[in-house]
Amino acid sequence: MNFNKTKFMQSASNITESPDDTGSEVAFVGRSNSGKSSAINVIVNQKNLARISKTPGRTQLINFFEVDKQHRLVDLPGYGYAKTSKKQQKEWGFMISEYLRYRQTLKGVILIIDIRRGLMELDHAFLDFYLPLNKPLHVLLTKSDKLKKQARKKSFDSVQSIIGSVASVQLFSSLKKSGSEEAKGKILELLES
Ligand SMILES: Nc1nc2c(ncn2[C@@H]2O[C@H](COP(=O)(O)OP(=O)(O)O)[C@@H](O)[C@H]2O)c(=O)[nH]1
Ligand SMILES: [Mg+2]
Repeated sequence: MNFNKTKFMQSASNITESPDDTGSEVAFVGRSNSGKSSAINVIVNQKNLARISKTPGRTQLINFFEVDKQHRLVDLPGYGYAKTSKKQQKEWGFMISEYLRYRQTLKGVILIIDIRRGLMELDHAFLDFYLPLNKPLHVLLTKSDKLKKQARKKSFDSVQSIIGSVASVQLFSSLKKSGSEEAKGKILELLES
């Protein structure tokens, strides 16, 4: 599988608008501004596939990217953007929970966490919903270039101690493009599972 060939397929505002539920998918989720789009761009080795918006919270649709006919990457809308209304938050919750719950082709989730923040309340809310579905979880602690070695290790150990028993965790930096091979290996493993 060649991630470099990944192409944008379509957006969807609900599960019925999504592509046929065949083949396999890995979805990316995380707080708005955590670095989700940047991480996807590094993984597919393309500058602008998952548009990096300077205005956080703009991506309110599920975006489907095709690696090849049978394999897709899915960019879920970010959560926790301060200016999101209660109504929008509810819609977000509904859209995402429907997708996570009913999408047959979903093989696992990549959770993006800003290493400087660690697991926050809404990340825990996501985990409370996702973990009972018993699907694999892989965590990218991104923006790892923003911390010095010791602080980086401290944050990694802390996240690892909280969810290490139910998820795999790794360091990632979109700026330095570090952690990309490890992430791709994990995504490949999930897509082929
Ligand atoms: N230093 C650094 N900045 C990053 C990294 N990843 C993302 N950013 C910056 O963080 C901001 C939000 O990134 P974006 O990918 O749009 O986040 P999203 O809202 O989760 O999709 C942008 O200004 C990015 O340039 C990283 O690994 N290192
Ligand atoms: Mg984004």
